[in-house]
Amino acid sequence: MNYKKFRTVLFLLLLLTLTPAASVRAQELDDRALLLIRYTARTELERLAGRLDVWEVRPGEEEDKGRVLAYVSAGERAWLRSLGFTFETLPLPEVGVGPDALLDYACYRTIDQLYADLQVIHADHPSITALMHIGESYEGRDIWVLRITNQAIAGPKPTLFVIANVHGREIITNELAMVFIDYLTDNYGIDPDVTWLLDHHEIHVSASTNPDGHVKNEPPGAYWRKNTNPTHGCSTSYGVDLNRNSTFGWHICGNEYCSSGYPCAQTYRGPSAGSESETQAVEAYARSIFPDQREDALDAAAPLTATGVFITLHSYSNLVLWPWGHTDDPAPNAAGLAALGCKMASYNGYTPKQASGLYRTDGTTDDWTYGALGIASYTFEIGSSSDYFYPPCSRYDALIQPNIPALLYAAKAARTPYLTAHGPDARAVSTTVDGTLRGATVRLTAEIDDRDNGGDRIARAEYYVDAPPWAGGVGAPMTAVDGAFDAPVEQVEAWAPTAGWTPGRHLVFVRGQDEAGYWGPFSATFLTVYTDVVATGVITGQVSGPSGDGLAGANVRFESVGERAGQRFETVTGVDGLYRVTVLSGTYTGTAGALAHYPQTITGVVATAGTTTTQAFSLDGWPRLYLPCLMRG
Ligand code: 0X9
Ligand code: ZN
Repeated sequence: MNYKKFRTVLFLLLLLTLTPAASVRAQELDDRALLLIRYTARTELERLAGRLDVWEVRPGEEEDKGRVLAYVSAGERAWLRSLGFTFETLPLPEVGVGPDALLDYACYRTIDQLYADLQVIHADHPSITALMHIGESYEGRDIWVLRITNQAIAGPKPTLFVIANVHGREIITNELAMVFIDYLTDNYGIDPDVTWLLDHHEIHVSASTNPDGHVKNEPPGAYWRKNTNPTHGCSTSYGVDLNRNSTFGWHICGNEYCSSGYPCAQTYRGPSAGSESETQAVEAYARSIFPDQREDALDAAAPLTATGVFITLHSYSNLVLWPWGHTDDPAPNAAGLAALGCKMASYNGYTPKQASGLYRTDGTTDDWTYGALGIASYTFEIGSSSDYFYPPCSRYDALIQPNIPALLYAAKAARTPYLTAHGPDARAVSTTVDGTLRGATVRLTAEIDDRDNGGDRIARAEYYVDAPPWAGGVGAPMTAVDGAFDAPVEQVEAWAPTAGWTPGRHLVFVRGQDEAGYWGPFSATFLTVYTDVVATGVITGQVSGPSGDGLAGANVRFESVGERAGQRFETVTGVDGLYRVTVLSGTYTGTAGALAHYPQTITGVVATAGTTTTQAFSLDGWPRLYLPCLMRG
């Protein structure tokens, strides 16, 4: 056990001796019980979700009929009976309070540990991270955002804002936020996509947005969802549901639906819009990092070129949800919202849908970021049915890892999410060699895939070196390996000349466009060019014509084969038909071509470090007087 784990266990043991067991805690919460409640109409589902602590909706075979899993107080059970709802009681999922199970939660950080880890991450990566203090919780705990971007490159930059733990008990979300932060900070300068993302984009992560609520679940067992503000008229299950307190469309559904006016209800919306300090902190910070790109009228669309992505991490149900939550009407930007939502769901494997399709809610954070600012906004619900709120550590990686590529995609699409998500992915961008001698021409390959972006045919692909288009770069075309752009998935290639590149490592960016005109996001690879390579050899010789005379201005090309394939070294003969080219040691296929001559290809030309290889070409005359196309590729 490392020190960190040891500390965690010690801390949890201490807590355990100081706090009552989970079952005792549960009783404090108004004698709660876990119920499976039948609903037989959509309005009944809406009623239940507006008032109760709904954990899960289990739709039945028939439309608008099914069951709701909810954690319900004695008073709420009376309310259910008075309305004629039928239900059965289920046992609460087992929560680790014994010594064995306790170990099983060692992967979960307390808020104190999480904040300490954020400080360490910031100290370890000062040039790409900043800790932003965005406000305080009801109990006065700090709320932090870690901003991750290469500070040496000035903004404004496209922005992804991820918040976790709006609901106290959804503790896997904090861990996802931390694993995402670790992934970004650990891979900067190592992974090409993370590197350009942090150079050219900003990623902001609030790993706990309801720290007081989190502390109530340390150790797991209390099922505390809301914040801990007891001043609104409830003494037992007090607090405000921070996912019902936002200032866009707060209480818009009226008294019975979407949120509750009862201060003890788990969906209590608070006495007024944005009444809670946690809500205020998130809204003020979001306003400071995103431009306002949408009029407030419900039917006003943000422009298709709107920038920014917002994701709030919740648990559970394996869902990717987008606005609106308060109405079944589609949001004005529904096409773009759905495109990005479905695309992210293709990475994490979740079910994508408009949020109201689960049940309607008002005052949620994502209805606010979309409604108030026009940002492409999402809720991820992490975990499947049997995971509940405290998944054991054996589920940690399985729950977290599929979300990393989904979040990375969100970061890539953040410049223009409503457009980019319609465009194809660029995958498997690579040069066959990581490094080459300056002057070589290098084969670049990628796969352009539109299957999760509308399934349109690919129309073109291009690559940029070091400077993407927004940094003034100019794209170079790539071609379809099979000769034609005519399918939703295309393998593409290009030969990138490195003459004139500065020595060192370069980023090569690739993107594709579908036939509808949508460009997808970039993916990148590293390519290093060297000028001081010792393992070089020289290939020299003469290119002669049918009469034996040297051919001036003939093109000579050596292309590497075998392990280090994908590099070309090219030169042109002088007046006497002689050429001389410096290449990396290795085996080559040589080709010479000249105007009005047939090209000649010679395989198995071996260049050895420090030596000179002689290779002659003798070309037959070409009767027709037009340029052979050989040297164009
Ligand atoms: O009810 C919520 O706040 C979210 N579910 S959770 O179990 N994490 O509490 C869902 C909010 C998503 N929005 C809508 N369903 N409208
Ligand atoms: Zn939640």
